[in-house]
Amino acid sequence: MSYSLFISDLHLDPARPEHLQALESLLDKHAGQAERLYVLGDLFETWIGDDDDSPFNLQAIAAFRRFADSGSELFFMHGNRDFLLGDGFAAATGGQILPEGTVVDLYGTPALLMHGDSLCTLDTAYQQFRAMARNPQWQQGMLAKPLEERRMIAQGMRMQSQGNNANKAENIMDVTPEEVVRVMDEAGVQHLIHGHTHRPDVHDVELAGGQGKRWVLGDWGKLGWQIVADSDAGLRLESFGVN
Ligand code: OKV
Ligand code: MN
Repeated sequence: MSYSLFISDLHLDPARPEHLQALESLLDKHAGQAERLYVLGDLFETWIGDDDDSPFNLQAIAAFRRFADSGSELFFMHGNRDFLLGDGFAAATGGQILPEGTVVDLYGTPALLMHGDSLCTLDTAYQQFRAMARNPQWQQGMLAKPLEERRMIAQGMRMQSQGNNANKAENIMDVTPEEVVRVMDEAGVQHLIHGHTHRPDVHDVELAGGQGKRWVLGDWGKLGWQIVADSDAGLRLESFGVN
C-alpha cells in the first residue's frame, strides 16, 4: 500500500504553537512512510519573505527538512497568506513549489490541486487583492523593503481587512460552482482537491464527462484535517485532534 497526504490552512502562527507541534507530529509520523505530502496553501498565517529567519519559521522548516530527508516527497502551493513563500523556503525544506492548478496522478486517478481562492470569483474585492499580491513586480517591490517594514505593512493590511470584516473565516465567500466545473473540465479531471474556504467536505460535481468529486480540506483549529490518497482504497477526508 502506498499513500500520499494533503493538508492546507494550518495558518501557523507563533501565537498558536500547538499547530506547529501538530504539524511536527504529522511529519514525523509519515516521514519515510508517505510517498508524498502536498501542502495546499496558507501553511503560515503570514509569510513576509524567506529572509525572515525567526525561531518559529526555522522550527517549521527543520520539521519539513526531516520529512524530505527521510525520502518522502514534499510539495507546496501558495495560499492567500503565504504568497511570498519562495525558492529559499523550498530549498531549505527540501520541497518544491507547485503552481496553482497542478494536475497530479494519484495511483491511476488524475486530480487537480488548488489552494482554492481563485475559485471564489464572486468576491471581486478579494480577487483584486489577489491579483496584486500575486503580481511578480509587486512582490519584488515588497521583498526589496526591509523585513521590519514588510512586517508593518502586512500588519496594517490585516487590521484594515479586519476593520472591513473581510478577513474572517466565516466571511470567506465559497467557491463559484460554475468555476469549479470549468476548471475541472478544462483540466480533464474528475477530482479536485483544495482548501481556503474552511468548509471541509466532499461534494459531488456534475461534469461534462460525468460525475466528479470536489475534496475540501479544513483549517486547523481544535481539529486538524488531511486527505489521504491510498493506492488501495482511494481518497478520504479525515480530521484529528490538535492539542
Ligand atoms: C485579506 C484582503 C487583506 C480583500 C502581506 C506579506 C506583505 C502576507 C500579507 C496581509 C493581509 C493577507 C496576507 C487580507 C483580504 C486584505 C486586504 C483586502 C479585499 C504581506 C504576506 F507583502 F504586505 F508584506 N497579507 N492579509 N482584502 O489580512 O488576510 O479581500 S489579510
Ligand atoms: Mn486561504
